[in-house]
Amino acid sequence: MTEERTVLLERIATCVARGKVNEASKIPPDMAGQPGAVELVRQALDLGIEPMTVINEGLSVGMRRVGDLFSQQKAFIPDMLLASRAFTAALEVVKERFNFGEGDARGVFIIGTVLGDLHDIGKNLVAHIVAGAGYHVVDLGVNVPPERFVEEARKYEHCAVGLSTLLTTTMPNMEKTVKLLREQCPQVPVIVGGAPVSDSFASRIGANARGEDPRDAVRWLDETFSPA
Ligand code: B1M
Repeated sequence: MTEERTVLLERIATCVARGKVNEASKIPPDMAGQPGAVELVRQALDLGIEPMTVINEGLSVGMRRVGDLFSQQKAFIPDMLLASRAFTAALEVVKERFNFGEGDARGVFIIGTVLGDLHDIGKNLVAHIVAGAGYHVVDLGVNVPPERFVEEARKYEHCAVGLSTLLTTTMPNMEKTVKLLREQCPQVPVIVGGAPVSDSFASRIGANARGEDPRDAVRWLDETFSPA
């Protein structure tokens, strides 16, 4: 089982890294006719592998791999796009089983990727997992201007805001967003996250917390919304 599990997770990572969505995908040509990320994720879940393990040790590993190849100029933007297509399609399979759900009882969580940044896979994962934990999630999407977060936060008496960014170049926009939220809605707690965001950056820009991953965001929301 352990070896089968390792092999399967590695195959899932390879499918994502190479943009192999499903068996019918013709890309990449050397994998034609083979199962893709969708079928392999289904197999992994049937084998009893935990959904979060499939995400962290399969899908996300593939994504990191294509990112590393991009850094080395051995992969290009179309490769990253194909990989994100495979990741997103396979995540749908996980969602069917994991019951991410739609909460509305525990509090409102407004989330978005900051202005200038189009990366949404990590942000979507956080949104799904927070919703599955029972929060009402308002997803503002990508490339969200600071004013849009403020506009949405003003609609709710109690809410928290989550900001995501993957680019070092858009970290200043995260800072601007936190600053505007602090000025316009000082009572709204803010969590920031994404690969380039460190604890020290989060505290320097005045965010209440930094999330390493979606679980961190849930833990923080649980503390933030729990009655005193
Ligand atoms: Co882009 N890209 N990309 N990209 N891309 C990165 C981020 C990069 C690291 C690749 C590299 O150089 N190795 C690099 C950034 C370098 C930097 O700034 N330091 C990069 C670049 C440079 C770019 C462009 C500028 C390329 C160009 O045009 N020359 C361009 C920017 C476009 C723009 O946004 N304006 C660009 C474009 C793209 C695509 C559109 C092709 C595609 C995105 C598709 C999409 O998102 N729909 C893409 C992709 C896929 C990537 C990589 C390969 C994968 C990102 C990803 O989805 N990871 C990425 C390389 C890498 O990550 N190694 C890369 C999987 C995801 C699950 O992880 O998003 O980190 P992640 O989210 C994690 C945590 O960070 C955390 O939880 C998630 C789950 O664990 N988290 C939070 C995230 N948000 C959180 C919020 C929280 C809490 C936790 O609370 C609120």
